[in-house]
Amino acid sequence: MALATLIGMGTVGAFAAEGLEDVMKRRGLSQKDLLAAAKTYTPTGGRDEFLVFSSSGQAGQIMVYGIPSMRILKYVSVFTPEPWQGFGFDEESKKILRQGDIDGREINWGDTHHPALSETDGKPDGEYLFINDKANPRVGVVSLHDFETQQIVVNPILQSEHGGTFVTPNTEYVIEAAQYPGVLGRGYAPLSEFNEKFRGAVTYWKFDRSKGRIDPAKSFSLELPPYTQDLTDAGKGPSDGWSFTNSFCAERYVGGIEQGKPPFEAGCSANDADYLHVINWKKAAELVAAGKSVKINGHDVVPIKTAVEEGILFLIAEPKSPHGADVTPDGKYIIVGGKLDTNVSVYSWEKIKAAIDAKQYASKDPYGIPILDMKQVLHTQVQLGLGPLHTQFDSKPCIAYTSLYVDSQVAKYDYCAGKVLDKISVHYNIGHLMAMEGDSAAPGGHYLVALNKLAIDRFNPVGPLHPQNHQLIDISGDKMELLYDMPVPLGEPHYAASIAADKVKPLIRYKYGTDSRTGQASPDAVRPGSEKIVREPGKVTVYGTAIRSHFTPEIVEANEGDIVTFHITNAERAEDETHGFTVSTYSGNLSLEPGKTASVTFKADRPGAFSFYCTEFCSALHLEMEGYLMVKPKGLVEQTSTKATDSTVYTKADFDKQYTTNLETQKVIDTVVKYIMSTNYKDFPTVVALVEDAVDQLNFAKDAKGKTDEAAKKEDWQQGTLWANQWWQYQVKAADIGLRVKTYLEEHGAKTVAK
Ligand code: RUQ
Ligand code: CUA
Repeated sequence: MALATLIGMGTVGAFAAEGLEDVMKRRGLSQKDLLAAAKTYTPTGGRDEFLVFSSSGQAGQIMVYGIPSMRILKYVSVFTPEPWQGFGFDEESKKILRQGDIDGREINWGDTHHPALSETDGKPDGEYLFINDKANPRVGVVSLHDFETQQIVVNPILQSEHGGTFVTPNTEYVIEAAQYPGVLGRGYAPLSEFNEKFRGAVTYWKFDRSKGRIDPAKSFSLELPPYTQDLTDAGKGPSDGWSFTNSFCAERYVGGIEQGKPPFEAGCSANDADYLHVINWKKAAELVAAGKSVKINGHDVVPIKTAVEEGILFLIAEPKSPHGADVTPDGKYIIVGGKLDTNVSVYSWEKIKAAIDAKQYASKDPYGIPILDMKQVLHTQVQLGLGPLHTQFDSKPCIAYTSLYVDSQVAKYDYCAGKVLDKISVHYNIGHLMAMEGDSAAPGGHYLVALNKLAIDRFNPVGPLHPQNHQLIDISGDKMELLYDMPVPLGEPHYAASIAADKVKPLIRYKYGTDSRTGQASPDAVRPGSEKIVREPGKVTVYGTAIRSHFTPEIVEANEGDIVTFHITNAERAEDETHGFTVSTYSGNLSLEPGKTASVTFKADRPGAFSFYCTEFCSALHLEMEGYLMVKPKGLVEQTSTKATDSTVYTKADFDKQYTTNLETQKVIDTVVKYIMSTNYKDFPTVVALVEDAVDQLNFAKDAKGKTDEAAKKEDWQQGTLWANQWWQYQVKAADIGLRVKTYLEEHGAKTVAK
């Protein structure tokens, strides 16, 4: 035996696989850690129970991750360009981003705060997702059929918003409330006229589910006093038809630190109370339909005066600087957290409604809005700790969780009985929190995520800007248990919304030739075989396809100064077979999922030979998925060349060699096909799709074989060898799919069926 082998054998013993206890010892893990790990660890191929859609704050995106694994699955870009998915880098998505321009200015980011899932009967239905932009008052609409942003609407009257997005129980409306007061319509008035000219508002965006779009023409707003409105929630059950928006500067204080005045923070927290706005949105919609609104920037606004006369707007005092306003799953209570109070206030809808019906008002605000007596409509207050902000609900009745910003804790309590049940520390300074479907009419229980504002010492240092910290907490027992810390290097989480994973049923592939941003057939899609290059004066338009592993066409000629457009359709049907497309230095990137058509347009203002290629490693010959855009200099007189363009010359021997290889490859394919056909493969939809794809590839192979044979008949060994090679490429792809199918069938216990 060779010496090396002997040494090798000796080492095997020293590095014998570690046992569980060895690993625990080496990594300093406790039994509790192991239990937590077992509750979150998801083995390969495993799925999560819940999906989370988290805001990414200043990144202008939405992050999708699974629970309990906390594995990030996707970033959905809404207000910010994102090249991987082509968002803002293809013409179709640029149109969506440009819908978000405000007053003619291009805006390419957003400060996303509150995602909301579309609901049916108050429960998330997995169809659509909405999110707001606080910095620029906008709302984005994402389709969960493909997880792409399909619409951005700009608020026509606000210049600042925060209390969005919240949906009504059947997603009739997507609610967006103002934050910093302004002159409605984004106009000017001096700050000395703040009380008279500055206003807040709440906008009700009409959602048209059949189109999957907000309909701005059927949307409206309600004018509100300049109280600096904040979070909002829609009523449900008995409180359906109403919405609740709080405010944190009912003092209407205007700072001016540079003039020696105390700053905003002092003036806005001076009084003991702010106001919860109670709004009958159903009746507001009827008023608009009856023509009782005024138009600002072409948008319907119900004035405060009308709202008061019609009895659709009321105020209730709420403790110092409130933040979250959350309606309980049964719609019977509204829980408000006051940042500078130690209590949460639980308001009773029944009592509010009774006071409204009996017109029992404690007083009126300076705008004539009736104020209900806080004590009269309170159900209870629960003393939780410092800085209560947001509230979520458990699947068990009367159980709520509220984040405590200052204490860095989550409090669990019974809001019916007004009793604290448990508290857990989080790291650090929690903002929102999210329980599974915890803001819906039927919360899912099990888990809660603390969305912390600070991470401080939780992770390896990566410079002064720290990652965010999402902490997973087990809430299934009486005591909350911290399970896992997930660092997120994207942006402030703010709020997140979750849904049982099996409710979301996204597409695997697009219908052939879909413009994913409209959801409609793209007029620019072509089928393989009908690709074309259209030349008009000053313009070259390519209608092409992409399929493993080539683009058609591959060589495109243009003249310096031409406007060049590539419309490319991915002709694949196979799952996850995405191609990319870019032209060197002409900044653009397409992400072409199976069936999708996307486009890039640019001015070919610099002459040169520019390669284009596929930007996704899609196949063994991905690197060969290339082509040239030849931009000819102005005034070029081309010499016709007689030189052959092929650099390698093939002989009959080359041809025969490839031909033999192909026949042998076919034999291998035939055995795999035989195996697949002998099983119950049709019981596995994934396999059926793969088989379809393999059949496609084999048809392409047959076609290439025809061209090979034709060339051979003419004894054209050059063309013959090249086509034989192409035939072989298709065979390799088919074989690759066949093997994937074989593995899948074996792993999923396919049975042999009798013939
Ligand atoms: S915010 S931390 Cu929802 Cu924008 Cu409260
Ligand atoms: Cu297609 Cu790489």
